[in-house]
Amino acid sequence: MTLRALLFDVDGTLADTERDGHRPAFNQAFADAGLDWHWDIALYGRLLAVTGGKERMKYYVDQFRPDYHKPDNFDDLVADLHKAKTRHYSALAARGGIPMRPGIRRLLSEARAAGLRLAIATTTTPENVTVLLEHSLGPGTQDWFEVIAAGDIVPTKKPAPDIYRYALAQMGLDAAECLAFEDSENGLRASLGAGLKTLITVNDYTLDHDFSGAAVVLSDLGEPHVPNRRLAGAGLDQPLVDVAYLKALHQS
Ligand code: XBP
Ligand code: MG
Repeated sequence: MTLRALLFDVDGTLADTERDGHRPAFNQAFADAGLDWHWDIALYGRLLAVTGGKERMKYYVDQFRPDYHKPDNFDDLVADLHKAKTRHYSALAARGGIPMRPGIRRLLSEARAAGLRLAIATTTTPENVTVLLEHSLGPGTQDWFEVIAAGDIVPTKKPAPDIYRYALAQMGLDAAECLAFEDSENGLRASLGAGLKTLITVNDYTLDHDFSGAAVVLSDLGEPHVPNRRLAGAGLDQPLVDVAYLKALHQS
């Protein structure tokens, strides 16, 4: 089977968005609303067990704030907090404050030149993706992606496979013709559930996740003078991920 397309997660995979992007944006939204909620770096790592910002806030209240009395309009409050959080996150991303991870720009450019089709499959809000791409990858780069499947476009978020199935259906491709790129266990469960061979690049929050089933687990994609490290999986030892590497991984 020929490799035709690459499907990318965003948060943690294209960029390290969580610790210094989404987390402070949530905290600013909580402070704006006069709530005494504050998510430090360690707590946020535990909250990442749940994907989706609105879902994460509800999980926090249920699991960590037994003292908090939910108002009748709690769902509306969460929706409003999430809108404020998205504004704060977008403002940060629009300042170029969230750089792409090593090798991302290089690999995306090489893949385009080689005729591979590109898509995004993420649980985050669509606006977060477009602002991040525009300001960290470059103007017009959202057009590099044939499909940007994001947020509430499917009712059930990762680890459910729905967002990947949606992207594949939009592209008219079979999972066997594609590779997925993920950074987390929830993301991997989603991509594997959709039948996609998956390459993992870890980050500080996901180092200890269970990546069984991944084709390969790497520190990052690598750059010519900054080699990556292979942590588990396929024995394709090469200091950086390029299109030839991906084709070999897809065949393996
Ligand atoms: C990403 C997420 C998102 C972001 C917040 O997971 O879990 O929830 O943290 O995004 P993945 P929103 O990388 O597996 O797609 O606040 O916009 O929901
Ligand atoms: Mg992710």
